[in-house]
Amino acid sequence: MSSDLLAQILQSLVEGDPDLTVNATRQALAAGMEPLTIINAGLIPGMRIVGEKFSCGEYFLPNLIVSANGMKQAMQLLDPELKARRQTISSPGSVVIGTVHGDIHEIGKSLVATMLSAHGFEVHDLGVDVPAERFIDTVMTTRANLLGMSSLLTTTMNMQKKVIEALIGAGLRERVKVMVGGAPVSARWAEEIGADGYAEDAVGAVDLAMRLAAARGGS
Ligand code: B1M
Repeated sequence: MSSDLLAQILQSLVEGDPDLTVNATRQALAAGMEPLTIINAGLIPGMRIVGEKFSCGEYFLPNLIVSANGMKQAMQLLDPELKARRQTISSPGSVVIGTVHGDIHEIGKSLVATMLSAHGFEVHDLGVDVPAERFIDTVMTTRANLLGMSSLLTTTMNMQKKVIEALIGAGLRERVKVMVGGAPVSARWAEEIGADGYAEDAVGAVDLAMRLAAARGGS
């Protein structure tokens, strides 16, 4: 019974059926399954398969968005249960993420945030149009070891550079790895502004964050 529900959760993510993901998660909780088991044996392996299918070209962006949405909704059910049990997911790292000042494009940044969260990162999503000071303050208060910035406009890309400069000014650059992304951003741009890495898409962002967090020695 329990393994059937876990299989259903995994399969519903792979097949992009968020309602089924949520229903099966609800049933698994009602059946007394531990939230961490649901996450580690159902949701995370399901999202991993979706990520692999996306990477090899079998799945496209809409698949990723639908599955990530299912994962996000299931996590909304599980979060209070985890808190009630004082359980935490062993986290590869803590990330502050947002779309830079002047830019209100949200979808890609939110997808990256959801995928990071699906892979166990503690994510502090600041939303869109985020001023440099807010990135810096949140890195300071959360003691995050990763900072992610999204920019979709050629006119706002330069804000990524300004945030890195502010990070240096605040004496935080040594302890925080910086990753950047967004349609006009490239690996070359990341190098030019002194970021630690660039990812083309949400799956690449998870890989990059894992590598950067490992280099930083976790959260
Ligand atoms: Co705007 N827009 N838009 N827009 N918009 C673009 C970006 C544009 C390319 C369209 C075009 O002209 N062809 C163009 C930018 C041109 C340029 O600068 N080179 C543009 C423009 C000009 C504008 C306005 C200026 C239009 C105007 O008002 N005249 C205006 C700007 C407003 C502002 O921000 N101040 C504007 C407004 C809007 C809407 C509000 C209408 C809407 C956003 C709604 C929302 O987000 N809630 C919108 C949309 C939807 C788009 C397009 C059509 C789609 C963007 C999107 O969501 N893509 C876009 C055209 C396009 O990109 N084809 C366009 C899907 C999303 C999943 O992909 O965001 O690229 P993306 O994210 C990917 C990767 O980039 C990467 O992973 C994600 C997932 O795979 N990634 C990261 C993203 N962030 C990352 C961070 C990382 C790592 C990877 O690490 C931290």
